[in-house]
Amino acid sequence: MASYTITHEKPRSFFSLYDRKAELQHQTHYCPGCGHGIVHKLVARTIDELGIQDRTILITPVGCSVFGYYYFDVGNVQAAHGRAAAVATAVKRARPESIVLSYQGDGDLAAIGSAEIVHAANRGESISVIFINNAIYGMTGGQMAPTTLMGQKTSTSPFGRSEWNEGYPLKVSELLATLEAPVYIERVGLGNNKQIMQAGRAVRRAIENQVRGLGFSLVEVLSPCPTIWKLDPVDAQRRVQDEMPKTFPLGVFRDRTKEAVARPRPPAPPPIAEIPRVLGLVNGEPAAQPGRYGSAANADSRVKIAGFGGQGVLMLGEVLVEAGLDAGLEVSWLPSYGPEMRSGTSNCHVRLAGQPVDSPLVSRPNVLVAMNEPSLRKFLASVEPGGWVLYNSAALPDGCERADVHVIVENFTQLADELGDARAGNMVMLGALLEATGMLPAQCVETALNRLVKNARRLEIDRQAIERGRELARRQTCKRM
Ligand SMILES: Cc1ncc(C[n+]2csc(CCOP(=O)(O)OP(=O)(O)O)c2C)c(N)n1
Ligand code: SF4
Repeated sequence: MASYTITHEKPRSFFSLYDRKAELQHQTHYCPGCGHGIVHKLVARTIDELGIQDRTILITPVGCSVFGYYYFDVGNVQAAHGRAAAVATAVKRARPESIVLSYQGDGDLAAIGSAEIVHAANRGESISVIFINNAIYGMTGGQMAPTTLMGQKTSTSPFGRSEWNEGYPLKVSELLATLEAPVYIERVGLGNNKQIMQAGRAVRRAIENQVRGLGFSLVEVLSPCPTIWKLDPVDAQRRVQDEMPKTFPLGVFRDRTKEAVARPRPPAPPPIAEIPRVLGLVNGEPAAQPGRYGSAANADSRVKIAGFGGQGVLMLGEVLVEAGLDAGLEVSWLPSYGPEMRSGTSNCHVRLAGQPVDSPLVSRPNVLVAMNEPSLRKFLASVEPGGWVLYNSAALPDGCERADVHVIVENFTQLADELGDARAGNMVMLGALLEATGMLPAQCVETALNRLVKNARRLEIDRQAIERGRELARRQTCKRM
């Protein structure tokens, strides 16, 4: 009679020690009877068997899934709630040789992350998704998930899920199987040992597909959450076995593993130095070098431009950053505007710096371009002492006094109107700003303007407007507030 030995050992792709509070190292974060632990084991065993520990990157989003990072001794990226499939896409594209596993709960994948998973599947990303469907939000204490069963009571469906109030349970596997691109989609359960064995095979196939270079694979695992279901572990497992499959039938919903061809590797990205050209940010003109003017290396212009939509707030910012790029500066441009189609507020944060820009947000500007009174009132206090304020009106409004900043007050819109187009008020302000601060070389501004303004007549007016602003700033002795 043949004799053999069965060895029960922890998969190598688990950490040997769960590095948490000393007195709790003998147990995991998961509740007794939770399905996450079982699926972790199935995934870890597959990683061992396929010999891919060194190139596996686990994406753990928010939910009880996140604890995966305590246990798997593989690469890990922790994603914001719902964003795992998008993060997995980026990781896989950046490192095509890696094996990327997106491990997500149903709140994460089917609610907040429903768009991400649909589009990742539709693009056929070469990732393996392990989707834990426990029909509830576990980590946050039992709110309804899209997968909550009909009639199931949760803290946000206290009368039981009804088709009229909460709609029907979302069948993710069936939904994704309507798409062309996915290679493999299967739903399995953890309701008994036989089901767990099948779950293990499905997990292995999903990961193996990626090792073979095939596209999108997903395994949906019906999983118990005894704590939140308020059932003991045995009854919770029975519910997975007997009740959940009535709504979520087990089985294979897509299998193109045999006919699928290996997905081509993404093309290598261009060298960083080439990116401005690829993006069309420079049209072959040689970029000016830092130091060609003033103190480019120490430049740190933090500009807040604010007004109404239609006043050219964002365009003014664009000219500044385009010219800044030509001047060899680090730049950022961050628009922020209201939801209105017309005449809402419109702000633009611009940074022009000699050093890499840490944040595109300008909360302490050293230049404020206020195109209307509400903007001046809102942002004046935030301007740094010694900074510049350009205000578009004949006079400062009451209550806007600051003795520690430079100010140019002028009806810029009217000056532009005299030139033939009131819309060029933003360019008159730009001219005044450039002349007053010396922030950018004139040549770079001219080049940027040529690039941005395609209409010849408009370009001519903008040029005149900038010159008008420069004259004004040269003549005006900058008053102090
Ligand atoms: C953007 C965002 N919204 C909400 C939350 C709160 N939150 C944390 S876990 C969670 C639910 C997770 O449920 P599920 O994905 O089903 O995972 P489970 O805990 O059941 O495994 C929510 C809503 C959050 N952390 N971030
Ligand atoms: S709350 Fe539910 S999903 Fe979270 S660890 Fe406990 S049993 Fe598992």
